Amino acid sequence: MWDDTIAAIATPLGEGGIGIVRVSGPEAMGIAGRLFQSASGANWRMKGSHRLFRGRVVDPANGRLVDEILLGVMRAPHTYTREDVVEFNCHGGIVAVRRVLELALSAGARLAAPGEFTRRAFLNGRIDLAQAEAVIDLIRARTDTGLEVAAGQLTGRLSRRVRQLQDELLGLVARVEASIDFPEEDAGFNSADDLECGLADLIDAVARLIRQAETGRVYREGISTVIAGRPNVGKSSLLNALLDENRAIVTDIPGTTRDVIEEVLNVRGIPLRLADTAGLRETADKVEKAGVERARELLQQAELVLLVIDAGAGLTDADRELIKLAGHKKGLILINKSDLGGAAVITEQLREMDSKPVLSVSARFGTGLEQLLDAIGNLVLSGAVAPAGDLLVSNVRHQDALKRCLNHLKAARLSLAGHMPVDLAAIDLREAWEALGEITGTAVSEDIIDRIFSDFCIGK
Ligand SMILES: Nc1nc2c(ncn2[C@@H]2O[C@H](COP(=O)(O)OP(=O)(O)OP(=O)(O)O)[C@@H](O)[C@H]2O)c(=O)[nH]1
Ligand SMILES: [Mg+2]
Repeated sequence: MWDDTIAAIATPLGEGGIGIVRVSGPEAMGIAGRLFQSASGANWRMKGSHRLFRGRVVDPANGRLVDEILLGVMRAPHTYTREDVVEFNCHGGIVAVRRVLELALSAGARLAAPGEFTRRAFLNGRIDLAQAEAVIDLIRARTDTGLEVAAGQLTGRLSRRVRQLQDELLGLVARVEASIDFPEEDAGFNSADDLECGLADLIDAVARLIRQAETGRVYREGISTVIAGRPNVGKSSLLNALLDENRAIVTDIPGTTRDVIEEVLNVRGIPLRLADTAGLRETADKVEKAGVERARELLQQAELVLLVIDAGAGLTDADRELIKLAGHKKGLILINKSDLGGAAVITEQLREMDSKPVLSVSARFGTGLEQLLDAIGNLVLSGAVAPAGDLLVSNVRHQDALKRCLNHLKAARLSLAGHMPVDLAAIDLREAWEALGEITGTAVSEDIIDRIFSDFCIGK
C-alpha cells in the first residue's frame, strides 16, 4: 500500500454531461471531507461504502461554491485500486473539473501518473498484469471483436490459462528434480516416459496459444493498410466509398492527394487502418514529391497493400513496376473503374504476371466492395480461428513470452530425449515457467511495468 494519495481527472476534457475527478489513497476520505458539503447536512463519512452523496464542493480557502456534485464514496478494499476511493462527479465543463482537481491537490493529493490507478490495482494484487493490460485494450478497442477479446482478458481468462500451464510445469519440474535427488529409484523408466508425455502436451498447448496469437494481435492492433497506385486511378474515391463518406478530396486532376489520409475501417471485426496516399509518379512539384516519398515509405511499412489500377487506362508499365515493387507484400490488386470496361483484359494480363489476387471494383458505383471486404478479411486472417469462444492472446508482449516459454520447453525435451543430465532440463523448465510468469506479472521487471503503464491515460 502507498502512503500518498493520488488524484486525476478521469473523464475526457471537454464539455459533457459529467466530469469525474478521482482520488485514491489513504487521504481520499479526508480530502473529500475538506472540500465536500453534503446537501442533506448528514455526515456522509458515517455512512457505508459504495454510496453516492449529493452536495457541493466549496473552496476551503474562501468558502466559495465551486460546483454542485455527486460524491462517490468507495472504501477499501473493494475498490478499483483496493484503496479508499472518492469520485467527484462534477458538471462536465473544463473549468469546474479542473477547479475540483486543483482543490484536491491543494488538500493533499498528488497528481496521478498515467495509469497509476490501474497500477495500484495491480500492485495491490486486485488484478494481474495481463488484466491490467486488458484495461487499456478495452479502452482502445476499435471493433466489437477487439472489445470482446479485451473484456475476456480483463475477466482473467488468459491469466487462468497461464496459471494452469504454470501449475502443470511446476509438476514437471518437481518430477525432474525428484529424479535428480533420487536417481536410483527404479520408478525410473516409466516416469521418464510420463515426463516426456507431459512435456509434449505442454508444448502443444503453448504452441496452440502462439498460433492463435497472430489473430488476437490483428483484432487488437488492426492492420496497417495502404492504398497505392498511379495518380488518378481512384484511390481516394475508393477510400471514400469504403468509409461511406467524403473523407478525401477527389478530382479528375492527377496528383490531387498529397498528404497521407488515415482512417480506421471495421472489416469483419478487424480494425483496418487505411491510408490513402499520393499517386506514385515522378514529379517536379515540390509538395507532390514529398507526398510521393511518403507514399513509398508507407508502401514499404504497411502490412497490407491495396494496389489500384485504372480499368479505363489499361495496364501500364508504371502499374507493372508498382506490382513488382509490392511483390513481397501481402495484398490485393484492385482494378478500379471497372464500370468503364477493360477489367477482363487486365485480369488476364495480370494472371500471366502471376501476381496477387485480383478483384474488379468500381469506387464510383460501389460495386465489388463487399467482395473486397471479404477478400481482405480472408487474407488477413487466412483461415485462422474466429475469436468467439477461443482464448486469443492479443498482446505482442504476451506472444513474445509464450515463444520464449516454448523454446525452453523444446530445449528441455531435447535434453531429456538425449539423456543429458536432468539438471539441464530442470533449468529450462524453470525458465519456461518464468517466461509464463511475465504474462501475469509474477516474474517481471520494474522497467516493463513502467513501460506498460506509461501507455495508459491519466486518470485510469
Ligand atoms: N468511371 C469511374 N470513375 C472513377 C471511379 N473511381 C474514381 N473515378 C474518377 O477518377 C478520378 C480520380 O479519382 P481520385 O479518387 O481522385 O483518384 P486518386 O487515385 O486518388 O488520384 P490522386 O490523388 O491524384 O493520386 C475522379 O474523377 C473520379 O471521379 C470509378 O470507379 N469509375
Ligand atoms: Mg487521391
